[in-house]
Amino acid sequence: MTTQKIAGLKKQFLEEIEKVTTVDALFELEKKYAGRKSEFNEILKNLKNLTPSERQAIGPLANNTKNEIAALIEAKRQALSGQQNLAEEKIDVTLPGQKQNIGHLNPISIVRAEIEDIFTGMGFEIADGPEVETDFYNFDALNIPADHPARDMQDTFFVKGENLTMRSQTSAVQARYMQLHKPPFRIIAPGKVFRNEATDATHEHTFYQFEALVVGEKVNVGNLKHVAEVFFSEFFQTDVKVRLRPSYFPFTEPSFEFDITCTMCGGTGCKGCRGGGWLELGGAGMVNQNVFVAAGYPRNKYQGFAWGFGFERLAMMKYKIDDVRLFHSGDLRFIKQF
Ligand code: FA5
Repeated sequence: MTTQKIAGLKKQFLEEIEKVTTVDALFELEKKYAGRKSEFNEILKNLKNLTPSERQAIGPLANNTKNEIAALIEAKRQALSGQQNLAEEKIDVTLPGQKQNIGHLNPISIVRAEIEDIFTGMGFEIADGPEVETDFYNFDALNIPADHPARDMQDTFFVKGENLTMRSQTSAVQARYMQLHKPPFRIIAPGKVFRNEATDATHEHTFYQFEALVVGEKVNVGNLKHVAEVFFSEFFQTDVKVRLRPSYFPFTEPSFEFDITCTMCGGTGCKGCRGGGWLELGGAGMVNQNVFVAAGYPRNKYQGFAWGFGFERLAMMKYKIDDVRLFHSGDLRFIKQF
């Protein structure tokens, strides 16, 4: 009688475990067939009430069946948890991707790359120098001796206690390069410069300049004007004319202020150039012989032209930006427009 009951329970168990598909359902099944209150447990508990011969016949069967059921449940549990892991690890390749915020070039960097492209295309080399510069390269080597009033032409940040400055102009790269190289050469030196000035829509305390320096035995003002016109026409993709006006820089003689025809109206006069047709861009001139001498060249052997422009002014004209402070504002809404 009990033998049949055990066989019946086992058969029933085998049918039910087939249908189990979740860990929860398996847990219920385990309770039903192997739990403390299960019918099977009742049979095991009642073994002690049987006669010794009955116990001998039923005992091993009951125990074996109990072990079999436990083993089958365990195997099923393993199988189910494997499936569950697979389900959790499944990758749905059709889900929309997560948008990554990628960086963006500042217009200053875009302009710098364009400038470098155009000039290397014309056979120029790119030179570099430190942003924290010695008084010697920022002033003395540029024909600005100590106590000379020209030291105040640009409001320089001085580094306390040392003969160091935050360079106020990329012209500081000139002597550095010339000490290491003999003419003829043509270089540009783009980089960051610093000035202790009150900021407004056209003035920053930290901005970018690029210096051009071309030295040889027969370099003249005509070369300066021509190279500048070729560069600006290429940069603005329109025909640009250059105008030189007399000016003063200690490191050039003669010195010029440098204007280009307004890129918005082509020189006829508009709001952008306040009706004048010209835009002021930077300083330029023929390298002062004292600068050559400070760099170790003999006096009057070479001639050269140099200029220094602000990147920001170029970028503002090219992209019609009306405030120089936007470049370093860190405002992503600004950056993302370019
Ligand atoms: C100079 O810095 C000279 N070193 C230029 C030079 C080089 C002359 C070689 C001769 C030979 P200046 O101080 O004028 O010159 O500055 C040159 C240009 O830098 C300006 O025309 C302007 O475009 C830019 N600039 C000057 N100050 C600022 C500022 N605070 N913010 C943004 N751009 C500026």
